[in-house]
Amino acid sequence: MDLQNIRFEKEGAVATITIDRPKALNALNYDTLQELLYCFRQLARDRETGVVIITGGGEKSFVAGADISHMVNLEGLEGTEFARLGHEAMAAVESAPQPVIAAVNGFALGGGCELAISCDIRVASENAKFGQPEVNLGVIPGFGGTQRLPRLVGKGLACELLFTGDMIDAAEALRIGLVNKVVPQAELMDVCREMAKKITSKGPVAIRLCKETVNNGSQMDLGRANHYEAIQFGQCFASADQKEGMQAFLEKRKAEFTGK
Ligand code: DAK
Repeated sequence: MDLQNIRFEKEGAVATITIDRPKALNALNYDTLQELLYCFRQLARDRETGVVIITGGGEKSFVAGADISHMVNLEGLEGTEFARLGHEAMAAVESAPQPVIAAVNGFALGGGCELAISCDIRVASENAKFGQPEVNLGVIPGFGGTQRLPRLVGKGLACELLFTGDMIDAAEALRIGLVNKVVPQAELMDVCREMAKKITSKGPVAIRLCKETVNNGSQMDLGRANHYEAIQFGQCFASADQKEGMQAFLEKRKAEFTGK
């Protein structure tokens, strides 16, 4: 696929996806969502990439939402189709075999906030702003915001954001647990790359199983989830990474993982 709205770059085991429509503050139109989905379909089969970073093009915005100029004239079923595509793209991010870090470099509104919360980890720059302003437009969030946001920050805080449409700054997002950390804008990508590098230095099999276990387990009750964790833990012992990791510890050397 010829990518027009997204930059997809790889450096070693780290892939960076930049939503790159800065003139529209990186708003997600139909084509951009298709391209995002395409990238994550490639990544689902990509064993070389250990971590993905998603960020926004330009200085001002991560993603300012679904593209209002695209949505304004949608009729009933087209709206459903658009929401389905958005859901599919967010689910592809969430279920990617690699950990995904959102480098939130500005506005993360509506579909942009939903994209950030589909990622595993969020690092925000000091100028970042978050919100679900859909009610200002007469709609509700359409890419999973009513579901993922309460699970992340709790129902009360999520409802306040969803019902008021208010924007919050990065410091408030940190306080309510919407982001993992806040850093100066100039340091954002370096901090995310350092975090990505640290993750890629660990056992790749363990990282993949860990993400899968957190995501699938969060849909289960605690008893089933712990049972599932035990099965996933057992899977690690079928890997060369487990043998190498434990052997290296006993031999007091650094593990050399192969991801097998
Ligand atoms: N869509 C399209 N264009 C956008 C945009 C967006 N979400 N956000 C900004 N832009 C465009 C502006 O129109 C402007 O374009 P030009 O006029 O230059 O051509 C350019 O980006 C720069 O924006 P501003 O001039 O407004 O910049 P400011 O710094 O003054 O303000 C702002 C920045 C982020 C506060 C403001 O642009 C703003 O409020 N933007 C809208 C934010 C927003 O409401 N986001 C949520 C979008 S709704 C569903 C499916 C999906 C969804 C819901 C339902 N179903 C089908 C059920 C999802 C909905 C959303 O995400």
